[in-house]
Amino acid sequence: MLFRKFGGKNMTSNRLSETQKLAYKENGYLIGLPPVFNRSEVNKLNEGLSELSEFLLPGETHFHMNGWHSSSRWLYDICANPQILDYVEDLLGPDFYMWGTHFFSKKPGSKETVSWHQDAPYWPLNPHNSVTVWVAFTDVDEQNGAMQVISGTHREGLIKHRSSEDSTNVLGLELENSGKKQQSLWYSGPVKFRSMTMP
Ligand SMILES: O=C(O)CCC(=O)C(=O)O
Repeated sequence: MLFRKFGGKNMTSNRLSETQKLAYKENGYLIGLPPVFNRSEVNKLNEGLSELSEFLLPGETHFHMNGWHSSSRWLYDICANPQILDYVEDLLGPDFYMWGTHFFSKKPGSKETVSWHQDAPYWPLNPHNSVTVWVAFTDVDEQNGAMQVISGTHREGLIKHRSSEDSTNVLGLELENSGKKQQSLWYSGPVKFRSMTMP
């Protein structure tokens, strides 16, 4: 679906500053934005997720909720949140297409891991001019599954991936050489934006 935004008299929205846009360009990700959802909206997000989970088949997990925005109005509306769209517009320009959604749910004590990866090898897009919006449904920190990024790697283009033999990895691929790179950790703020070629 194509999003085209219409202004409204009473709509207030934060926009990205030039400094934030430059930081995104330089680092490949953006964090530290004001919350998009307040506490009671976050509670509603979790209620909605719980209702949507009832459509999972036996044996399936939240990870199988892939692309469900095309059949769930609730999920579609999260993606079409005006504040999120404004941030994406500030990074991509006014015409963009939202084509994918995916849930990564980290249950307490779970052994599941998400390997170092770029999104680009998974996505049928060319050119790789895309933004991932990562929305946390709970507070996140180092202990409960915050995301990590390797700053600046989006400027290296597509990095070589190999099949992952790690049975705890929920993804099929992993970066061939992530170990040597400097890692940085995300653990603040519920919504983050990331370039498609950023691990
Ligand atoms: O939330 C996560 O741990 C993984 C998310 C992810 O892999 C992604 O946004 O590409």
